[in-house]
Amino acid sequence: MTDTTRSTKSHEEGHEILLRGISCQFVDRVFLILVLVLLGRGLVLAQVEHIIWFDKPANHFTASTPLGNGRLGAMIFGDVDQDRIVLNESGMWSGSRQESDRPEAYLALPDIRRLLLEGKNVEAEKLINANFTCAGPGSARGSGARAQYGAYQVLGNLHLKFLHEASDAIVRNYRRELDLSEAVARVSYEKAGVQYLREAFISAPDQAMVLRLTANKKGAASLDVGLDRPERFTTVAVGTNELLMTGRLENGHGGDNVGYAARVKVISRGGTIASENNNLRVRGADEVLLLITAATEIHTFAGRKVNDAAKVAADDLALASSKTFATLRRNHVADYQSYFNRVSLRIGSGRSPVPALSTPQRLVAMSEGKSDQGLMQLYFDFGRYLLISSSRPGGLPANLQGIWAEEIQTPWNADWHLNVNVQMNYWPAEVCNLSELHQPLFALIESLQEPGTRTARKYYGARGWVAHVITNPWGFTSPGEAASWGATATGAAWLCQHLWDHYLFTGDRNFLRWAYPIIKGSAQFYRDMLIKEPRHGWLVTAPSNSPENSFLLPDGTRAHISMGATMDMQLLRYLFSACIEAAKILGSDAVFARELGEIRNQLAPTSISSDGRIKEWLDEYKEAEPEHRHVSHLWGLYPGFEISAHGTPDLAAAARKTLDIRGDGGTGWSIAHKLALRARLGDGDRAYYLLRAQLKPAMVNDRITTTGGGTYPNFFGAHPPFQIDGNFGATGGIAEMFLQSYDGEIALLPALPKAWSEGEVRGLRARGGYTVGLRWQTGRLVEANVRSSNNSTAKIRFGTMVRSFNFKRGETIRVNGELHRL
Ligand code: FUC
Repeated sequence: MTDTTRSTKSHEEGHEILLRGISCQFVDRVFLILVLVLLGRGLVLAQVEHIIWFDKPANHFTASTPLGNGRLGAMIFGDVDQDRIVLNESGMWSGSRQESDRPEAYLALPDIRRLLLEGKNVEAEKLINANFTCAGPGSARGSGARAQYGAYQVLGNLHLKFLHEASDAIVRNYRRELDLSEAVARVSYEKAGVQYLREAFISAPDQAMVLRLTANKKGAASLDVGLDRPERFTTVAVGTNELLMTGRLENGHGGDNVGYAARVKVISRGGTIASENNNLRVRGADEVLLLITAATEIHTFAGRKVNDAAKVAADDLALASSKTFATLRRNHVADYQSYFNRVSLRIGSGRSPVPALSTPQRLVAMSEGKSDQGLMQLYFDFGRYLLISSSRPGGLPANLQGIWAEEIQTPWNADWHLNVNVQMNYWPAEVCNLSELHQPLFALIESLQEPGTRTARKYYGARGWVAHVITNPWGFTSPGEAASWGATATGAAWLCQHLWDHYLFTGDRNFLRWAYPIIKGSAQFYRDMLIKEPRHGWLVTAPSNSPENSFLLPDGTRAHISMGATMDMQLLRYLFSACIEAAKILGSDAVFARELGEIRNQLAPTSISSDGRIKEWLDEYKEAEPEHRHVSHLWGLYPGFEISAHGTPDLAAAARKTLDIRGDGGTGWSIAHKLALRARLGDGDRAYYLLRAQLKPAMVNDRITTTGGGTYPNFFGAHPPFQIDGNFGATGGIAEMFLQSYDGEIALLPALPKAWSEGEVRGLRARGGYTVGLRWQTGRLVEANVRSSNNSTAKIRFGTMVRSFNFKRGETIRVNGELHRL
């Protein structure tokens, strides 16, 4: 399937970078000692450009350091005396399956459509609110923790109370860091002359969190260990060195559902361990190892089928404790690097011009005008790190917060929103060579067919399957609880784009064979759902929203519901084309494909308004909120590609004007989308400007500093609040600045900003099964390597130059800036 091009950075190079970095006078002593120790042990991977660091403990969730293996997550706060580590497990979902379809909703559909055809949008909206939303409370307006919809919740808090000798002594040389090259977090400090080090990672191969505490003085490690969560838990000590926390989350109708367990085992070298009041007390140890495992009994479309969470967590713990720290660490680093090292990016020198500054200080310095290309490179790498840490095959897809949450009631239930958010989480997956990490999304899509078939029938009397705007592990596919946002019916179509796109990148026919019935079922639904609008005779969706946006009717009233919003039409053109193409490749369904082709040709086209913008709705309405955060009508520019700078210059110009008027503001994910859109328009400088906007500090000295977008001290994206789609969307968008592939072409450096005049990227993927490496200087391409996994012909573009190349399977073609072979 995916080709894995490893980063070829040699050990020597690593040493050199490291030493150059640490020769700087500002680097603090503890870090220097730590690095030298690691060098001595041959554990050299701590390249300075991959480190996010802090000079103080986190006093807020969005300043803490995230770790994860896709299923288990942790946030390290790193307090010297009273540390709290937030623990997460991706199956911690309250709620349960609910009957949220209105059984007779379809009876209202003819009237809703009649009103829309008569131009009575407000009346149609009223009818939807009365008869065509979900049954019951739905997501409880984003507060579903106690409802059947449920919410993704914190697993627990691991409390570590450290007893230092000379507790009043001043703390020196404090440093907390996350090393993206190894996915290891560290906290180091010095107290009363003793140097302490905490090192933590979460291993996918060993399914455990590992935390080691060391000091450079014998017997100096003493601490109390506790485990709790805000509600619904019992913690007991098991023997002298284990804690077990168990409980059940509520099902939303007066009972229990998902059972969970978390276990902590403490192993010490020297000293004593005892349990007291369901806490563990470690005294006078030379070194302490904490192993943490957890499991959830969530019986849904993905995740381990666990019937006894406590037992599974115990088995994992037994296995992890049979291995040494060195083995656990080696397994973890090898697994993580098999993903992370596929891509490498260097912009400029790749290092910080201000190495003395912590990462949050660098964010502030950049917002004050300092240029810091290294910080942007780090942010891109952090996006890849987050995907590797929150989405692994066999698990649940990354939610609105990935897997990281400290609450019982997370914002918007930390669910999967289908009108941009969950899709954006996966924008980096293919292009950043993390194709397998896309799988959890595919499992979610597959699972929505069954409930979505019922929803399709009950609301639209249609065949096939549909999902609207929100979903959860319980198969929610009904419309949302309000027409203004919940009536969008193209969530399923947008999800299916990911199936087809995976095929475009990988060429994996077995995958396509698996995905085809899902794509076909979705196409079947929309084929049945479309109606003919009388003015042009086009086929349109009805009812429809342009996600969450509203418009003004000629009499000035505000409305949300229309027919044939532009995004719907672009999505359906894409979906039908994908389905037709897939049927052809698989040699099946010729009649259905022909029919679908005829329908596709009648879909309302993307068109330009009288003032030169892409029309957002079928009619040219006045916008109620001209700077609305969603830019759904540009879906066809990115992530779709029916609009492109070279293929459809008029539409591209209209898209540019749309963006100019929409403005550069918005929430984190909105800015990320605009960044990717500008990249598709070939406007690197504007994309760069938006990346800077994305990196504006969302919080300085504990004060929230933005109302829209930005980046928290720990590099998490701000909606606000924290929402991970901004990180993922921007990472995907940055990749589009270096490489684009559609319209049968691979475009090299299509949106390189002036500020990134020199750099190198390796391992990005292009549609058609290509892996691409690029090096540029003074803003010009110097060399490109393109490797094909098939016998193929590719058109390669650089600026206005386009050349065709014939590849043999596995062949790498090297070209220079004139696209001549090297
Ligand atoms: C969509 C967006 C909101 C928010 C929510 C989780 O509905 O319009 O801004 O991101 O998802």
